[in-house]
Amino acid sequence: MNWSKQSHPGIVATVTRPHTHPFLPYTPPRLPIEEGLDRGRAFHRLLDARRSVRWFSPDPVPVQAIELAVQAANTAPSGAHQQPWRFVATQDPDLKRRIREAAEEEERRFYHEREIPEWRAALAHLETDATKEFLEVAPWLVVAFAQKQQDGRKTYYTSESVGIACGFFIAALHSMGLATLTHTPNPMTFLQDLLGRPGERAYILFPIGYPADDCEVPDLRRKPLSEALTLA
Ligand code: IYR
Repeated sequence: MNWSKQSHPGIVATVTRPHTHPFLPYTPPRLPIEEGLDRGRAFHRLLDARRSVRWFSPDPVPVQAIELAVQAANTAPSGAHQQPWRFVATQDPDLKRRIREAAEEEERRFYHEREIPEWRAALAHLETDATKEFLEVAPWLVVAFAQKQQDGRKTYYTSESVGIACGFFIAALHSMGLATLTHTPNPMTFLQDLLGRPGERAYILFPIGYPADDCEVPDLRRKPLSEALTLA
């Protein structure tokens, strides 16, 4: 039996199962196997060239790039399709300075008071410290917030959903030749206050821009496929 529905204005879709909610056919073009693999290789090559960056150029980045990256993030799958994320973007120098000051205060506590020896050892090769100049140099700061609740209702798999959205966000920025850092000053509650998002949890703080001309990154290796994939 065919069920015709007007799910989106102007689009008449025909579905074959007796749904109780609106459904649409989903029939993306089936790629020949080799073409699919070629695309997979190209996608891996693209992502493999990405690095987290701590030295940014102050060169401006158009707001459209931020909008495109958030549009990409906004396509992420989420628990119950609740889309429990909100990205807050600023290029305001005064707000960036206040975020830097608050982040550095937390980081000073982390590095000089709270940091436990195992942490220190695990982070040593990144040569990070409490100074976060990039929070003022990068033209944009974007904070991903997680919504544990929406209109008083609990959201499901909130962290997983926001994490996936952030992954898409990072990949989209990279595809545009932009760099970022998954910066997580700990705790990040100051971002709720500074950016006016009470009731939402700051999840990742992304400085965004082009890498500085003299940008350097730690000499890291990705673990081999044999350690990343088990065919059980
Ligand atoms: N938040 C601190 C420490 C830090 C933690 C991890 I996990 C890193 O991968 C890098 C740094 C900082 O940003 O310096």
